[in-house]
Amino acid sequence: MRIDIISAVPNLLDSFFNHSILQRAQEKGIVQIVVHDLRQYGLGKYKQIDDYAFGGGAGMVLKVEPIVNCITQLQQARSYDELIYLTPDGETLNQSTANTLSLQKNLLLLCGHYKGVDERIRTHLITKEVSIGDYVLSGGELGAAVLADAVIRLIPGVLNDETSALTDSFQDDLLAPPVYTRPENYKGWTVPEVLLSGDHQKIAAWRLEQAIEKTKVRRPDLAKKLDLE
Ligand code: 6GU
Repeated sequence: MRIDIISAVPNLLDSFFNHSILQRAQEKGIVQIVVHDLRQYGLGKYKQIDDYAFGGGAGMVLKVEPIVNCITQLQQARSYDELIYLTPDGETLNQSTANTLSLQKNLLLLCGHYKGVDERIRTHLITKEVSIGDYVLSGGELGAAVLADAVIRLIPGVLNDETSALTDSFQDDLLAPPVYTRPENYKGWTVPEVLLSGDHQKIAAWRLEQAIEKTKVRRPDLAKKLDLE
């Protein structure tokens, strides 16, 4: 998979993608992440990328031309399965969207900034609009990072233990059960007996029961969807 990200503050993204699991996924050649500085496509001597909003009001708007020029150049090299705009008024990201996107080949992510982008970009170029939750961030970069992380970890070969993405919270619409590691007893804080029993069937049953219980208590909306009583 290849993910191109267009941003007015590309430095924000560098450190995120150059560590840990995402760095390894790139080194293994499973995913290629390329961040593009919108400023390089800016207009005139000052490389202008934003301007005042028609009709007045506070806040700058990202201009059409730099974004079109950047996207057009990228599209000359490959075609994109989705052109995603990160914005608080997009469709809220969930595991199902991440699963779907993880099957794609080329994704292009556009990060908004200031008051957002000129609406004509959204009307004519963007194929999908994604939000990461009901709160407002200063720009789409964190949204792009969150989306890319959620998607990349689902691609086969990215996680060492392939089953670990399958047992994540939300992958089956249940929250994940609790996990424990050594020591068995830390100053009187003990580990549930069943996990030490070696009885894999009993352990699986316990984990499912814990996952169901946690989902009912913390996420009644998910519990209802699954018809948990
Ligand atoms: Cl993707 N961008 C911005 N600016 N704010 C957000 C968001 C994205 N998702 C939630 N709030």
